[in-house]
Amino acid sequence: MNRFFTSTTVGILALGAVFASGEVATAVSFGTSSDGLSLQNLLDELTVSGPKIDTVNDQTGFNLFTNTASSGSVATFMFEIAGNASLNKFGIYNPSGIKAELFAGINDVSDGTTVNFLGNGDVTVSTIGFAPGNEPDPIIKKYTGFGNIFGFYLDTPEGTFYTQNSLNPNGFQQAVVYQGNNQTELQIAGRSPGRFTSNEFIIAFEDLLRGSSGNSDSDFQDLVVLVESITPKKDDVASIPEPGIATSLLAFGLGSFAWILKGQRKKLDIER
Ligand SMILES: [Ca+2]
Ligand SMILES: [Ca+2]
Ligand SMILES: [Ca+2]
Repeated sequence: MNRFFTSTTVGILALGAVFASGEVATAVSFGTSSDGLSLQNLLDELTVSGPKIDTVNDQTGFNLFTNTASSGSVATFMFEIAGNASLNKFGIYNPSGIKAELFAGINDVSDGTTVNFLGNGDVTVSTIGFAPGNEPDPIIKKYTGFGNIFGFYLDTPEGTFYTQNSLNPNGFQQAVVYQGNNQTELQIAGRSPGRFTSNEFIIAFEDLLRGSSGNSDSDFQDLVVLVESITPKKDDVASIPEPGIATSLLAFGLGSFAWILKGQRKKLDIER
């Protein structure tokens, strides 16, 4: 009995690991913006030429990233349309949960941050404010042992939300991510226009917890940043079994899960 229970548990844990790594999933559904401005409208306004970004169909599901060969990246603040704009903070976090802040509440459109990923694992972050909007003094910070695997977070008065859904309350998706298509030309207010290239990503956060009725408008334009010189990294690959093993464990997990479901079906409440 014990042995069976243990293997079943392992199977289900493996199943959980596989599901947690596959957050590409389905596109998020936008709500009606309480600001009357959809993310689609806002990105369209910044599009100078080329195909428009499709905020529904172009969602990527990427949630963890690493640096490219330059080992430095630049984040440019696109816009923030939220009641908590002056309180929300945006940054990168590593798999250990260490956060490196890129933009504070005082930062806004056009402000820029350069992140350097050093060979010893340290990271430096330098943020400069530019017009329009606020132009706060430059801030330079160093984060020891941060490493070069990271996701993006938004600190809000409701708590911290992450690009990895599994870290959010109830696993709700709080960010959408778009990858450059090498065609669309964008111009952020106060900045030169340029091509949205494939090593560039738009990270667009919803700052109110979704899923609890009436709390969030799910407009995902509450804080939006464009980050360049990064590349998607699969979720914590080290903790996921080899593909072959994963498949058999998944099959075994599913089998065991189905067996348990037989007895538990009435109690199960699968929440989305
Ligand atoms: Ca908003
Ligand atoms: Ca500014
Ligand atoms: Ca919102």
